[in-house]
Amino acid sequence: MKQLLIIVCCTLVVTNAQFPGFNIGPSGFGGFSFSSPLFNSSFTPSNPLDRISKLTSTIGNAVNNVQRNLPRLPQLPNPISAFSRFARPSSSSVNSNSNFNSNQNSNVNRVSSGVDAARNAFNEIMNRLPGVPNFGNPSDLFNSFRDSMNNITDQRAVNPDQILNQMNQFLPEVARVMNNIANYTKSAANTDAWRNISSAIRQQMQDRIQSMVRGFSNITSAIRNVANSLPNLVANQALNTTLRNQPFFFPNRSGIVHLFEWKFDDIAEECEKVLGPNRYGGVQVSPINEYLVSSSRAWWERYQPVSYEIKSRSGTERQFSDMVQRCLKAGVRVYVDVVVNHMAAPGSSTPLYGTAGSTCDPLAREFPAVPFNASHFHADCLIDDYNNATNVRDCELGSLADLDQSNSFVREKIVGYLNHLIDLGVAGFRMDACKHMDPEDLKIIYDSLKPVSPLYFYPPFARPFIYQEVIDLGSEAVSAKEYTDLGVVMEFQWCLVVGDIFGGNLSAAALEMLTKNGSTGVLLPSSQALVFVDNHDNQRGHGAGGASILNYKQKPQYIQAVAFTLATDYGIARVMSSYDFSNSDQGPPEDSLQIIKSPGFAADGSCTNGWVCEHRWPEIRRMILFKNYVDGTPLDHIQSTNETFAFCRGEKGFIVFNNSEDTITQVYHTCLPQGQYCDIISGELSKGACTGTVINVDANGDAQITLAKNSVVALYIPSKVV
Ligand code: AAO
Repeated sequence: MKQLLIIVCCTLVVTNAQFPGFNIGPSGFGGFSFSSPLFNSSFTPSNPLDRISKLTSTIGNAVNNVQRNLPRLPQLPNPISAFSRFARPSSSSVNSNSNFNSNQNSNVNRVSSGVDAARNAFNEIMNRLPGVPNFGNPSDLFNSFRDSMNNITDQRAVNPDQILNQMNQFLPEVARVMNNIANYTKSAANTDAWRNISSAIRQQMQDRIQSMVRGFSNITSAIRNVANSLPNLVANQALNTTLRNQPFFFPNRSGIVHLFEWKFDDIAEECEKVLGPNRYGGVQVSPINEYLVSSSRAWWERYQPVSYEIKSRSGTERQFSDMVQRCLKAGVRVYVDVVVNHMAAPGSSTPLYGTAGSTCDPLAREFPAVPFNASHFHADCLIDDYNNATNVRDCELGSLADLDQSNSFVREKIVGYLNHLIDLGVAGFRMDACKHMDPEDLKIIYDSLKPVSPLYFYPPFARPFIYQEVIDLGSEAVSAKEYTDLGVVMEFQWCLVVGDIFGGNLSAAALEMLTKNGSTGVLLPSSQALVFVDNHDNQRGHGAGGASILNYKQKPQYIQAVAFTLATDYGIARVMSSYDFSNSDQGPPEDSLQIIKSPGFAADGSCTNGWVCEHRWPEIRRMILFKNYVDGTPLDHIQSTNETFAFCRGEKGFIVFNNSEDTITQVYHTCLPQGQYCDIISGELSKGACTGTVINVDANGDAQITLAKNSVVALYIPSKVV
């Protein structure tokens, strides 16, 4: 955390002065003036960032003032040695290095030595200037800043307001010192003042001023370099997040894994050991707020909220917060499944208890731990007509007490909960049961949310990522399109089509519909769609989709479907990670005290203790790497028959599927340079050798490939053997 705080502090200082898309200087509020629409939101004069922006602007102006007013002196080629360590963070290594974690650690060291070096640089300047006026002691300044940052970190306080307050205290001091120095150099640079001093002293002063220039230039370039080394923050300045469709993956990462029912401590470890190193983009956690303790401990108890306290079978708020930080350090974003359409349903007894020990009486609509009472719910009626939007939105889904989101108190509670999660560093939300909420109410709720905080490496003022559950198979009163202006929507048709094709019930050629070009007019717009082969509902017959849906139990077909979902260019992909189940209500693996069991791991990396861990399957892990590698390339050279479907991703990758029960041998155009490639589905390149099938690509980019029944072959440049 320490490094995050300090890096971001530096970023805020420098962004104002240095980055493209930012201008120093007067704007409506006297602080930032940005060329990106990103920054227009939530910017009120009372915002602490506003105050900071004014100060950073002052500092930026002061630095420019110093530079402008100095006599024209040649810049020294070698920066002050201590400071140069700080001034040379390897920005490229953050993007390309597979070990984000070690980069973060080296960022900590760099920033920490950078603060020391900045202090030394200031001291050096101060000591060398002749007749130094009383600038204030920058050494104290840096020490106190670092101490306060340490305190924040030690107390595990991750409240951005607190951090911003610290910066508010620090930056005026920096501004004051900088301005004093600027004024001093201005007078020192005045030629009249130089007339009466001896050439020896003049030379001495020149040397000292030169040293100061060098110090400033090092400070500004160091800050700029640290900021440049931040993934995402700079690169995504131009994103239009008003559509709330940016998952904020770190560079060269993608795919959201739903670690269904996992405990927070286990998720944190999985981020560090598997999701981070395998370059997954993010993790979705099951609902984390207090919910009904059901007698059978069915998984679906999580969808019956009792309060918004963070305490669940997965752990406490402290554990959750710790998990978010650890995943972040591993380069993995966190998204929370949020249930705000309703509260718990009446049970056979009263009161009912929640996972944090709160009581509730759903029949009387009493949820005192929030507190909600009958005035906060819709009138009593059951959803029984999906062709009637009012019935779908204002009545109860399976007798779950239906909250009225047009009520301002209800919205306030929901917004409070979501903003709290934003404070903890989450990147966004899976919004449950959106079909059952009015888009206009959701808009008010979403518009009231805080921006995600730059303290967690988000672009300044960016909006949280929102993906909404609206099951739309095309035949009901409520349509998914009503929600695409608000955020991303889960495209449930994907599950059916991909399931039917790889289940062998539809021609392989139909896969074209699941590419960006082929989807036009059929599926939701690609930029507003989230896709997946199965989710926690339809993999067990809940929700919609029935027998069409594939899950981990049909392994060869399932691998094909997931590989396709990760190889195509449509939508944002999510990977399901399940526990083994034999009946559709069965909860996660638990011990005799009903505590969720942690997954165990076999020598080959697969999960034990009842966990399936599809995300660890080698085929799926490697397809994430494929997806990241081909990102941004066109999907072209589609070659399809009733049984097979192949395409290129630019000249970087090629994939082919056989959804039939026959072995098929055929020549395909792979678009790849000539050579031997390791198929990353059957094996991988290890120490220069392929552990799976080797495919020969000829000088024309063609290859003869034999596909076993229900199989997929994937090649890409990094799997080139020779
Ligand atoms: C549990 C018990 C219930 C009990 C209830 C209250 O299972 O027996 O009545 O408690 O005591 C989950 C479980 C539920 C569970 C609930 C609360 O799945 O079984 O109820 O927790 O503990 C609808 C919603 C959709 C929802 C889905 C399950 O629209 O939002 O049902 N999914 C989310 C979550 C889910 C959760 C909840 C919501 C509730 O992902 O885990 O429920 O928080 C049609 C509609 C769909 C509708 C389905 C099912 O689908 O289109 O919108 O989903 O019906 O009712 C064809 C059609 C297709 C149709 C389908 C089924 O395929 O093409 O459109 O048939 O008719």
